[in-house]
Amino acid sequence: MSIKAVIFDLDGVIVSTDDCHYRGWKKMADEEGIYFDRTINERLRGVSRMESLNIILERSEKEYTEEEKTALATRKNGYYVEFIQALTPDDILPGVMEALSSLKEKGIKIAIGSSSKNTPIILKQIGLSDYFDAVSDGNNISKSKPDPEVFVKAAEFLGMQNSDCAIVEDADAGIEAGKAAGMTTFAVGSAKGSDYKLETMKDLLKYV
Ligand code: B16
Ligand code: MG
Repeated sequence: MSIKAVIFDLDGVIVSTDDCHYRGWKKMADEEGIYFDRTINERLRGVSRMESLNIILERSEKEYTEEEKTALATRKNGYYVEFIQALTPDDILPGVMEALSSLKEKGIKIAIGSSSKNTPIILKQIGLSDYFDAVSDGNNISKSKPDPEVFVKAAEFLGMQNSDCAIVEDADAGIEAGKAAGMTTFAVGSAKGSDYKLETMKDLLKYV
């Protein structure tokens, strides 16, 4: 394998923000009287904010206008942003810093490829704002995963060919996006369909 760059998903790969997303959506859903649980939350992994809302609204009896939907998503994001203020470098997932610094030592470029518009806040909270060679996130894309745009942009920012890049993902939608971009795909957690599965982040070093 000749991988020259690794693009990391953020939520669920570098840091676990799942619970903050869950609590934000849950608070909004409870206020609206919409049923929402952790099983439904699993379907929101890697999916954009508005698409996540549409999944939650499958359980709503009320029809919301586009304007009302935007207000609901904004309200949830307010709660979420409040919750992620509590993140610190201690919330970086196990093995991540070791893997990232080894890749740097080997001269492999590292980037973020996240659907989240809150990527800059999260990276700041965990002390990694200036650590990556490139950051591609929800703020520079028009199509969310499983569309490959976020990863293609990351490769572009790095000045790399897609085929030189690998991605690390925790979501099925992210693996699909990486494949569509023509990149090598590594899965953590329960993400399906990848080229390789990583038991721990350090396993990445066996391949790259
Ligand atoms: P935001 P990732 C994704 O991040 C999350 O997994 C997903 O649950 C969330 O809806 C999406 O970001 C958008 O996040 O509301 O902060 O813009 O896994 O692609 O890093
Ligand atoms: Mg993720």
